[in-house]
Amino acid sequence: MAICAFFSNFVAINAESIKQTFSNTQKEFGKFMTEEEKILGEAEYSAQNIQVLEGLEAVRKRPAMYIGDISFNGLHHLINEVVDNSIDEALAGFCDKIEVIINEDNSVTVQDNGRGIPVDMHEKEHKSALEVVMTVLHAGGKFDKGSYKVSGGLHGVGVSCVNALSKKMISQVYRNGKVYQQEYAYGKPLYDVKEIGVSDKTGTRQQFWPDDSIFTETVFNYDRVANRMRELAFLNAGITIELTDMRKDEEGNIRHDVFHSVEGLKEFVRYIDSSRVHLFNDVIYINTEKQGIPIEVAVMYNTGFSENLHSYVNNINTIEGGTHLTGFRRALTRTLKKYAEDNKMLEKAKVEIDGEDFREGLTAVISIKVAEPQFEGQTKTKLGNSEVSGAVEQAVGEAFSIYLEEHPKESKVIVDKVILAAQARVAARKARETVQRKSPMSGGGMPGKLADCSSKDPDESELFLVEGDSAGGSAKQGRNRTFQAILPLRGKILNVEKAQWHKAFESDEVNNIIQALGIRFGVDSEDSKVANLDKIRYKKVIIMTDADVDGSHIDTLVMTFFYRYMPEVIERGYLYIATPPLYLCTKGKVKEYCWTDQQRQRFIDTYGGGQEGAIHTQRYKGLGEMNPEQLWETTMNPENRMLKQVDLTNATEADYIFSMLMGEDVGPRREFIEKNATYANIDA
Ligand code: 0RA
Repeated sequence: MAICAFFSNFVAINAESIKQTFSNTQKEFGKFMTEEEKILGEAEYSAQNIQVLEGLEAVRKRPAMYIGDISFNGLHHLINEVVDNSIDEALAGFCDKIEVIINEDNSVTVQDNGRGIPVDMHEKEHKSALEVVMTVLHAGGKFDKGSYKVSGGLHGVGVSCVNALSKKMISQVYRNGKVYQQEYAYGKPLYDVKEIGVSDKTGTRQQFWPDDSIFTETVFNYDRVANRMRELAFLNAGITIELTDMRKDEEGNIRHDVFHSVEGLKEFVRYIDSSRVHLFNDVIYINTEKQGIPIEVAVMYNTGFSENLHSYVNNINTIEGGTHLTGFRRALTRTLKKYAEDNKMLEKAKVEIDGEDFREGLTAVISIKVAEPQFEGQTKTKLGNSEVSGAVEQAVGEAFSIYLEEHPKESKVIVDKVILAAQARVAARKARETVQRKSPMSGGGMPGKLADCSSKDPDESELFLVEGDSAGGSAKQGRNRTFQAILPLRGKILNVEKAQWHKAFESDEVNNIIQALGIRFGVDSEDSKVANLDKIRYKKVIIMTDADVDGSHIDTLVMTFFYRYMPEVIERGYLYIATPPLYLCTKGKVKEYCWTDQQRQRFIDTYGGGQEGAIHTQRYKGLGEMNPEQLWETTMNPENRMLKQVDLTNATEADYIFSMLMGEDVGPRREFIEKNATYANIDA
């Protein structure tokens, strides 16, 4: 069994949202794409487009407005929403344990040991407070507990949204020595809150069954939930989050994890960076408060070449950055520069040092709590509060200069690394300029291997990155020339996880991709590593490789390249992976392409059983085994094909996984492979 068997699942981890697209027949793939458009269409509705509807009907009418979408991500958002309420109770200081159970019937239970949602009569509404919380939109916010509520982005829509989108929900409150309960169907109470028993415990227990008439995907993914629970445990030291999956796997086992962090971000940064080689073992750690803003920061330096900043505001991953990151960067540059200058360490460097040089090989997690966060940006994950940058800059600046003064050995190692980074940056610029000068591509020309499409409209244009020249040839013949361009890749592209930037820019394959896409680096930004997408020529970039372990490896190399060099391509949802079929099943005149073993089995069951049926199936191992028409029909034609969209739902986990898979350390990689191998059966 080859070592790379895990890669297809790896895609699934970073692109979970598309896992559900494995529908049953080819026809359904087509249907899914329309479904997808429908989902996107809904998500684009802005608040102004929506009339304010009464109560939870609004949520059921336009679910995507409240939870982002109605497929994989939206489904998992339900769990986050319920857990966030318990986290709020923990942040208020009244709860330290949260249990999450994915039940056998695919309902979810969330139980905490907080004070319990109040059940007494709400004066205005003449209803129990519990009923108000569960049935009135945004009622959650009415109880101001004086803490930093987890809200913003898509978060904080309230548990009533979960209720509205569940065919059934049961709330139980342990409080005043009693147990209270109320049940709901589609958000509507089935009876008044009632006492159902006695208990000396306190807390809240919520169980919900997502409404399968609303969600296109209703099966929860353990890893997806686990990643978020792990993240929450790191971000909120001291809380224990227990996760259990009661659905048995093939061996009849259930899964269970307990997430608990004593040292918070200090442990988080060690976890993210566990596969990297460090310049020194220390975590530079800050846990303080400035201008009323709690600030926690953990920093590690490694021998790698990328900058990995992970930032959170009120437990929300601010993927687009914002004022807290600005403050952090400024403090880092200022203090390191001053330290190096004061100690006359830069003189021998012979290059100008730039801000970005201070961040090469840096992994940092920043978590702050803001009472009234303003979230901006395309995905509402960019912090806008202007008062924050100064506070973070001051906190980080003070702590960093103390660290540097007290650790001269480590400080020298950091400064030496900074100088190397500056020299590499200059070399990278030269390499880029040389490439542009010597190649026939300068002046807007395109790489010779690119078969471009005729459209010049990026919105409709697609670039296929195809494994190998021969499959590239088939794709060139099979494609729709109007909007589909083909760029063949020769073999495995450079593993950028292990290469300096200038090495990447010296690689032909890398340059071809950058050139074909029309991406420019260091334009409109002080940072030469920031990709500028203004002139991007295709808004779909589709990686198309063989359905085998090597193909998956190439997928991963290309994804790593995009993730490290132009994450915005992924953030904007432009990166996809094509999925060629695994089998062509034929019986007489009936022909069916199959993408999974289950589909193939179904074909065999339908058209002739047992051993004999398996004799009528042809296993495709390579794109090259299909002729151009077949390739078009199954893998490229937007009507039939199934694309997996690569997304960055959890950028921190992606960083951890990319560095583990592509880095130096063999142990964790092997473990991951063994856990996630998917090609084991078909390539054996
Ligand atoms: C407001 C007031 C109080 C508790 C809560 C909210 C609460 C809400 C949730 C949601 C999930 N778990 C929760 N635990 C507590 C109690 C106020 C008091 O007892 O004085």
